[in-house]
Amino acid sequence: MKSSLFFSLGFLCLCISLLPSFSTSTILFQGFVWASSDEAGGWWNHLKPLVPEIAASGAEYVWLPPPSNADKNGRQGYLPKRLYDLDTSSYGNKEELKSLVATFQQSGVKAVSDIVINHRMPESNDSNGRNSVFEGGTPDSRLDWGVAEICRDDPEYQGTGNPDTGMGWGGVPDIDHTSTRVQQELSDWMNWLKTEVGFSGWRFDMVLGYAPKFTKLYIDNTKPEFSVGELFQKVHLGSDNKPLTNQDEHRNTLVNWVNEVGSGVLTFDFTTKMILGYATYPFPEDKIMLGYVYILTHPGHPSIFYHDYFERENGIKENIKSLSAIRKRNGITATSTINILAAEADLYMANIDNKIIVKIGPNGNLGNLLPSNAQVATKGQDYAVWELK
Ligand SMILES: [Ca+2]
Ligand SMILES: [Ca+2]
Repeated sequence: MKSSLFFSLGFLCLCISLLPSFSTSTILFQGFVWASSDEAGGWWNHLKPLVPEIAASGAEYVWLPPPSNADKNGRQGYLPKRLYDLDTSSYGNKEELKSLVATFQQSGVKAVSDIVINHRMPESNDSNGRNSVFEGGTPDSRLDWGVAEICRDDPEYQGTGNPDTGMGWGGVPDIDHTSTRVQQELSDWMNWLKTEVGFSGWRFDMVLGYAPKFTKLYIDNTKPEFSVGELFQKVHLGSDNKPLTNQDEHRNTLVNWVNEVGSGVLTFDFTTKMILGYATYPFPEDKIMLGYVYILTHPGHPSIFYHDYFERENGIKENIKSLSAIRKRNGITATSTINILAAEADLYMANIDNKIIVKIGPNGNLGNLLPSNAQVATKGQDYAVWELK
């Protein structure tokens, strides 16, 4: 996806899940930023010495950017071309990627690959002058597609496949996921990413681009340990152009998608992210830590963003580590119970699982909200977390 959207999902995401198999305290680490494709020496090489610090964040999974050869106008990998070619990515070559993934595994962190399959960039024109000849990146014909694999309602490319089952992406052919060849060859490629590179899971890009049953099909065919879909939709606004107080419809879209896909899939909780961040979008720099206090103490699957962890000052990294440790020590999961004790403009306070109490906001007058058995576990500017002993 393009950069503005990409950054919007960088920080302060929780993930929504509905299945108990994921009700552990899974933490995802987004291991790149939009500019990572410009890193001198390659991003895979850059990340490798940072693996121990990423593991120390408490993350079980690290999300890496699309690893394949991509169009030169999309260095970040979101306009993929030769999917099997991992040697000509902006992030580095195949051996460097394999070495990085193995290093993560040795540190107890599993790698999640970004899967961009709504659309794909052709290699050249066919004999009729249509920009529709795809090259898979191997000497054989795997993923060497043509107009038959392009949706017919993408007239720019004169596709002859079935109509798109989801949204289209401009300037690049939308792939026809009803095609059994597309289904089989993409599944084979993803299984190759597992066996050849060592990936354990998927982050599906732009899942509104095709019907939920196809995400289900790719998950069922490849059996990832972890999968999350990027279901981006704008926050719902009222007539005053401000976000509606009730965002249930926005959230229900996410929940319905998770229900339709099933198979243990998660989705980024854009509803919560936007409610947290909309009033002063982008998320206020000086409140980033408070955002992490919220997501790392609450039900869900918190996501830690590389930029926040490594590129900010004021000890955010150490504070994140403390919060992750508290989360794990107290067994906070995706299905933990939350009891909101205060929700005022200057004070938010909640009890999670009767194990911890979190307070966010400048108001230090807690009255009788704090029980006598609460012991401070960590605190910082405008926040504190207590454990109930
Ligand atoms: Ca080929
Ligand atoms: Ca599409």
